[in-house]
Amino acid sequence: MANTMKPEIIKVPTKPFEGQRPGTSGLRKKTRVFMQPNYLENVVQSVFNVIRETAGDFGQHMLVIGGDGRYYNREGIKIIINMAVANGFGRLLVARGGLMSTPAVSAVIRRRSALGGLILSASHNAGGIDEDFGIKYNIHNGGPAPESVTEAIYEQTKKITEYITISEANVDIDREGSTRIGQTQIDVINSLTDYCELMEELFDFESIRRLFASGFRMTFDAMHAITGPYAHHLLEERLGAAQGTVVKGTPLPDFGGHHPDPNLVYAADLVARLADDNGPDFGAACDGDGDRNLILGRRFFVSPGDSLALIAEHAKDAIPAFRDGLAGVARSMPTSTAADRVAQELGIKFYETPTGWKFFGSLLDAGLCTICGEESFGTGSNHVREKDGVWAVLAWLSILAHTRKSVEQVMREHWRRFGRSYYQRHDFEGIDTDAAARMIAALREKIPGLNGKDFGGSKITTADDFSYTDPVDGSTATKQGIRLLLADGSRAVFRLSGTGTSGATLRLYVERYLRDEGVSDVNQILAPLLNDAKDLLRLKEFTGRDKANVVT
Ligand code: VG1
Ligand code: CO
Repeated sequence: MANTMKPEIIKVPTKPFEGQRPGTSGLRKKTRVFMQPNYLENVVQSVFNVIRETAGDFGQHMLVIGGDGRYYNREGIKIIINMAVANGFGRLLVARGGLMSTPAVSAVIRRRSALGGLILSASHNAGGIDEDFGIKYNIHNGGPAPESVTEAIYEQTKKITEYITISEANVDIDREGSTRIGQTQIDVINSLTDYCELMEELFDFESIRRLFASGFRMTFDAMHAITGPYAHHLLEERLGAAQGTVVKGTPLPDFGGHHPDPNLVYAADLVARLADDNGPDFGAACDGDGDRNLILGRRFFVSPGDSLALIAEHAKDAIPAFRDGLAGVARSMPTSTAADRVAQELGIKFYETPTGWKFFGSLLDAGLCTICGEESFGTGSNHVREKDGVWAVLAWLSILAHTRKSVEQVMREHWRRFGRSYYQRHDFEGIDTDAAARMIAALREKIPGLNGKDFGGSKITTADDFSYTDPVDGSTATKQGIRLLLADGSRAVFRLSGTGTSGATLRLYVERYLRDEGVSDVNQILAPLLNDAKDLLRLKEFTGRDKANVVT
């Protein structure tokens, strides 16, 4: 429906809300906080004010709009459409139904050369009116805005006095097609097309099809979140996996009442299926917005750090997109060092960045690395600028198709070749915010005296608060987690989460490297490190806690 009449721009006076600083990945708050009048609007206008400074006239530009379908998604999408029209964008690409995975938004921004995109998601956090909501801005390269941009947005939110919008744009977001309102063309686009085409360019679908045709069985748990439609289409319709391969494949606003967080605790159902004698050969799950992945074999859990290392090891042989080899591998600091050893063996570059995918963007753009990963079930490559859950599943399927070995076999062969990083992350959720801050401050004070001290059966050789200087743009990020490096190669890392919405979450990461072909018991190997880490932190004293809520 064409409506080229200039829409009436409505100026709405507003006042700043406190605490709109984006965290590790965008701004996340309780849904009810976001539902307050002007709350989301203030953020969106602040984003527009910041990007207009460099982009100039929005009339030349395209904005991608999508979300993970959680409670308040549709309302949020409509608010953004109205404001984007008022702010004069030339074109909006709106995901049909407002539903698009984070990596798919990244793919659309890149393929269509958009100025950027707004993603409504709180990712792996629970959804619903009493749970979490979030928003994040991705830039022209398809990746999360770097800290220079998120900080500028935060500064805007502190001084905003007005936003502009139009009265409800008459757009049916459930139907693909084009509408024009004033100077803005609004295209409601298929949420799968660009992303699925990209996957077909990267992977050898025929090889994966042959794997499924040979009787190979998998279960993909979409956790009632965004990847359901992508997995149904790619796995069952395109790659020939049996109907029923995808479970919990319908996105729900509350994710069925569960945390859409693919780990051993929140994906316990899937873990149980893989433990069954008659279970599938391969299991995978993705999170709320589709950027995380969990990989399971029969009675076998692949730790995310190992998954990154294994994909790096096999990429050149098993995945057509990497036929010419990898430029480099990058991982976040708390992620296990398994990938470092593969990079060394392959003679390629290796990078260690702070937590959060935004730090990989400049390395990928500069062609310094090809594959990236985080311990938090995040794996991805230079095909987009986000971690990508479905991509990781296709990468694993490619490796299994190429080697015709089981998940456990390929992982054990990897450990025989490279040794194994025994690794765990312990999360202590819902800690009192002040107590957590005091605990970390107390630990920080101890750093200078820790060198040479006994710890976890070895000695501390380095204790520091991780800081990182981006080798491409020279920007620096400080206080990115306290780390202890030990003489035997073990590590302990302490940091507070930047994605939670109530109280504080302490993340304690422990790692020990052994050349034992991976046969030891992970709990036993890590116990001395874990105990000393808790003691050093005075965890019990500050928080009253000793046991983690989630161990991954
Ligand atoms: C967590 C993870 C981090 C990840 C981030 C976003 O951050 O540790 O590795 O990048 O979530 O993931 P934090 O600050 O809570 O430790 V997602 O899938 O929620 O966008
Ligand atoms: Co996510």
